[in-house]
Amino acid sequence: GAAGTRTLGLIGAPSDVAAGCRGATMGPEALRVAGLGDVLAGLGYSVNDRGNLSGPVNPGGPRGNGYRHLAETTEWVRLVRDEVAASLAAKELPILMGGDHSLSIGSIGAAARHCHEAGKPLSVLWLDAHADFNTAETSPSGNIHGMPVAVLCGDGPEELLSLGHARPMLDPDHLVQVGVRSVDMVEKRMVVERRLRVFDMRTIDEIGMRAAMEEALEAVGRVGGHLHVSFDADFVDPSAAPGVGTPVPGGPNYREAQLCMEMIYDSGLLGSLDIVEVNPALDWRNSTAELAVDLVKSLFGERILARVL
Ligand code: 5AB
Ligand code: MN
Ligand code: MN
Ligand code: MN
Repeated sequence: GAAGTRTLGLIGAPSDVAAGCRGATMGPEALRVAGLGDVLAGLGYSVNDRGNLSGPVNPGGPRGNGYRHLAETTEWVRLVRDEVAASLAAKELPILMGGDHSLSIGSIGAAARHCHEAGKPLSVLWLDAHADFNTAETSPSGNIHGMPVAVLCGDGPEELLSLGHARPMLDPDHLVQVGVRSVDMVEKRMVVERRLRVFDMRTIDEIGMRAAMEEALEAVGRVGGHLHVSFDADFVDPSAAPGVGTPVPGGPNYREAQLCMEMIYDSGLLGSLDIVEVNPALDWRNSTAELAVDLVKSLFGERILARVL
């Protein structure tokens, strides 16, 4: 489990170069202001805030060759990969504070190499309104934050694929997506063809969050080893998480999202985490960062009542 005196490494990656709109650059500071470090320390963890990475600014360029800002995104992903690798090497549980979701190519890339070297399998739980499975050919936008799952599964530009230790960086069978409710037309075909395991919102409506998460955690538990959770703030319904660039109605409500985090904690599998796509420029009084901190609190063991023995 993640309890005890485990050290958590906070890594800020203030980049929005792969997003469709500006503002996720302010995500790491919003999470700090909402008390992320203090809350984790209050749960008994030792917290090592590694500060913010410094990478290229957003040039506000157009889509070119299928991608917007591929060179800048590549540089940010490389920086994240190396800092997450350093955090893992120091035996910390790394928490990446984004920034946009392309940065997960770096955090998961680092976790993948780490697991490969330790001889243990890696699984990924992707909590998101979107499948993030686009390529240059299928993307309606060219925004690389809609492409990280495809890159991790081996489909994407050479610049990003070559940052990994292997191809693919992640076995698509070791990925489970939860909360999906917006998939682009051609992306949809790819998700079905590649047989990604998706608990979409219809499934969650039909069987409930509890059963969906039981099945999802059973699947990643079968893989065993290290679980990486990639939390895109737009996973949660926009009524509870308004500060995101690509809100989609019909998401999990506050309690459903909390249950999801509580169940992940109970699994004892968590090995690394992303908190991405918080956009304070679109938020209301930092409510989305505060929500994210509430959720992280549950993910690291907070309970409504202490367990009665
Ligand atoms: B996020 C869209 N599918 O590719 C695209 O927030 C949105 O990391 C991607 O999940 C959203 O541009 C990316 C329309
Ligand atoms: Mn995403
Ligand atoms: Mn999303
Ligand atoms: Mn988004």
